[in-house]
Amino acid sequence: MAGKKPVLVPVLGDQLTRTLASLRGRAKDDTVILMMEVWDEATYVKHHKQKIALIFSAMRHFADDLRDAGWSVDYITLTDPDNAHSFTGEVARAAERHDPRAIHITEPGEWRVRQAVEEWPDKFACDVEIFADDRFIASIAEFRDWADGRKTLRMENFYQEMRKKSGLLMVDGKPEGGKWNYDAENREPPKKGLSAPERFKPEPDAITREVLELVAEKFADHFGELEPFRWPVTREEAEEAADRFFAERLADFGTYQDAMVHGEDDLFHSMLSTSINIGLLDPMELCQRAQKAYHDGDAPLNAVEGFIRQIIGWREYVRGFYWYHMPGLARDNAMDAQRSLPEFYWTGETDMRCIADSVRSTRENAHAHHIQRLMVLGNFALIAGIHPRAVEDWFLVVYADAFEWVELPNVAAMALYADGGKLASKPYAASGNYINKMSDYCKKCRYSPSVKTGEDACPFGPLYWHFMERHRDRLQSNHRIGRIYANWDRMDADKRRDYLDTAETFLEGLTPASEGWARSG
Ligand code: FAD
Ligand code: DLZ
Ligand code: SF4
Repeated sequence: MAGKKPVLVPVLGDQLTRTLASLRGRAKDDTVILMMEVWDEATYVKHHKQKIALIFSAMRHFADDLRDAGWSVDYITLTDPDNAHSFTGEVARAAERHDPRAIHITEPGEWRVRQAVEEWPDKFACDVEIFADDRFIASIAEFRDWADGRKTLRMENFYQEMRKKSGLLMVDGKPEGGKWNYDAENREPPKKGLSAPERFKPEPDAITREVLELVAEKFADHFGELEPFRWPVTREEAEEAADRFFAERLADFGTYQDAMVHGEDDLFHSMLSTSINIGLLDPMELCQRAQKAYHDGDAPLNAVEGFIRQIIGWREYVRGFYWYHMPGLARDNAMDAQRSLPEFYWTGETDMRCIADSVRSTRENAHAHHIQRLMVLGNFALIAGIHPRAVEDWFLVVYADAFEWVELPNVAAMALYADGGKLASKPYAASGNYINKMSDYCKKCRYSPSVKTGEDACPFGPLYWHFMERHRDRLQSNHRIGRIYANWDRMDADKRRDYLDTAETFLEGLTPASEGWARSG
């Protein structure tokens, strides 16, 4: 690099992809890659300990991988005494060290970081170029073009566009099997004793063990168990996890997608979201592998279409939706929910067995599967009227796969209806009957879904009616949910009063979480 000013390429903790847009086509002898462990990112919310360990370990492995491939990598560790502890501060220091002719960065995934990066051209003397993140099938601009002028945005319509664009499960321009969506086959309750083959759980190597020590020391007051830590931290490990998923669990992925079983934390889910979100796995490649499994007769269409829909449908859709509606989405509170987050979201100490088990899995694994997130933890927060900010912070803290671009639309819009219906046509509110049908939680719960009111009633029932009654003005006219009011209005007045009293007594008995779990100071 002698004599020639290099290009500085900052690579963020969720950009661990060799073919990243800002790296692709670059000459190694003309490039300095900058990677930074910074306090600001590790603590803007107090992430689960495993999430910090995952990012730092994967970053360190990726840096080694790049160096082995001949790249020049400037890696700043958290304990570097001169660490400025912010992306901008570290890029400024690196600019002094390397005197770059330009800074090239792939667009950050989160609004907060993008805002900071957009100030770089004014802060730094050299050119700053921001590259679109083409690890997604649809660019932010493409989603905007699709969304502009539509009265309603719905995942299903967008998903069909993504199927056509990608060619996945398409035959002569038509959907494989004649239908776009096989969700109706993907709602099987768990049969007795349902369990799945164990996923691939890599052993921590020396790099990960060093990171685990660092996290134990520096982030002791953050939520969650640090060990056992079993997330893939390299592309090779992530690929092995994917191989095992395709060979052993994809075939049942669809059928049991919505099932919940006490103590069975993974079931037939892929457990690949962390690896996809930080860049170790390519989403399109995974979809192609799923499609091949269908063509080879190794997995049925309902499983394969379901898996592909989660990735090129939901994942792409929420990402576009996030950028389309930010920054307003982070402030939305259409249901005027004002209650504090109950303490049991952090401690798991509640007699509600579904919540206790979901929080346990969250604490132990930095993971809970979709239906636990949506229909247990999200649904409770919705019908109990918990303030969206508190719920959003919680979800951003506790999951190893949580980055705001994917967390916020799922929480604010899908689970809490805080966007007032921009993402979903109705709130995902449900009584305990849904959880009872789709899980084995209720049989051994201290509450019962068949008891409707009073202190033994499953709280989800009375809270559901309380929610519906609180929001009658808004929801009665909604054609997908409004007819529920006919059932409610048919009940006699005493029964309705009992429901509402039971809900109110329950809500009054909730202990709010103490400050400081999600954010410092
Ligand atoms: P699988 O069930 O195996 O699904 C396969 C893949 O599809 C996932 O790895 C993921 O990449 C994608 N996917 C599935 N559903 C969604 C979805 N709704 N949105 C985006 N991608 C999806 N996912 C995150 O990655 N980060 C989050 O912070 C996050 N927060 C959520 C919060 C709530 C309230 C809800 C309801 C869902 C949230 N999800 C989030 C979506 C989903 O729950 C997780 O992606 C999934 O549980 C990850 O586990 P898995 O890899 O085993 O997924
Ligand atoms: C989540 C996270 C954490 C905990 N720490 C870092 C870090 O120290 N350095 C880094 O580059 N990235 C980290 N990340 C991921 C970033 O928060 C993520 O890249 C941005 O939010 C994307 O906008
Ligand atoms: Fe959850 Fe209600 Fe079932 Fe208990 S009875 S596990 S609280 S749904």
